[in-house]
Amino acid sequence: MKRKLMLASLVAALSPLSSQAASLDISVTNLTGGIYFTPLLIAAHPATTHLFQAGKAAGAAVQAMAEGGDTAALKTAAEAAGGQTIANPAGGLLGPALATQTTLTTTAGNTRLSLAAMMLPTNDGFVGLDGWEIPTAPGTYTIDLNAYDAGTEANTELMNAGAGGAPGVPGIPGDPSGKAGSGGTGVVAATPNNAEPNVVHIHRGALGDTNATGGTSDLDSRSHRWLNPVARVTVVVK
Ligand SMILES: [Ca+2]
Ligand SMILES: [Ca+2]
Repeated sequence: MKRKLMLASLVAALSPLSSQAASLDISVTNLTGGIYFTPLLIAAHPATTHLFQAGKAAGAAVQAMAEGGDTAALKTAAEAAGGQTIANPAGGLLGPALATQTTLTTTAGNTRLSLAAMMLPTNDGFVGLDGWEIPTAPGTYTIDLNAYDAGTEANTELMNAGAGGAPGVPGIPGDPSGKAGSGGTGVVAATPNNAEPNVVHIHRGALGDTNATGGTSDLDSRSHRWLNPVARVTVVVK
């Protein structure tokens, strides 16, 4: 009997079920030089669900996150699907070259990790991780994240402080760096939003200009441009 039990536990140790719980230390680093992340939403969830998907149209929850930094609807949806969430681990904005840490003990079945947060200043740009499979083997894992465009708002690169954060209202709601200008004519027309695919896609980046009171963009190409990847996630599976 004892031998049977030992064999059973040995088999369990050698072939961990992918649905098992996991204890995770999660760190997120903003790799950009001049972009801020709004409060992050991190979710562990079943393989069948997503916060967002590249190539798919953004729903209202993704739009609210990408245009205004509001993750409430995404959080509600993830939890309704059985997921676990951590909202705002940094306690506010995550500035350039800064990192934040959190921990998460997943329950069985929540085998995927996702993350989303708006990038400021952008029209509808966000940093995202979609459904990364949480490894069952203990270790330290690193994932570099791209910036996505929700495809819901034209990338005018025009500031509309405060008001621009409402879904469907054109304009960038804020620039925490304080380096944005004004008086731009718009890199693209606000409507119709036909200069980009109206699905989630890799963001083209900020173009900006060097004219603080005119030009096409309110963004400053000397500080607001970025290249992918824009963030690094380190996950320690214990
Ligand atoms: Ca866009
Ligand atoms: Ca300008």
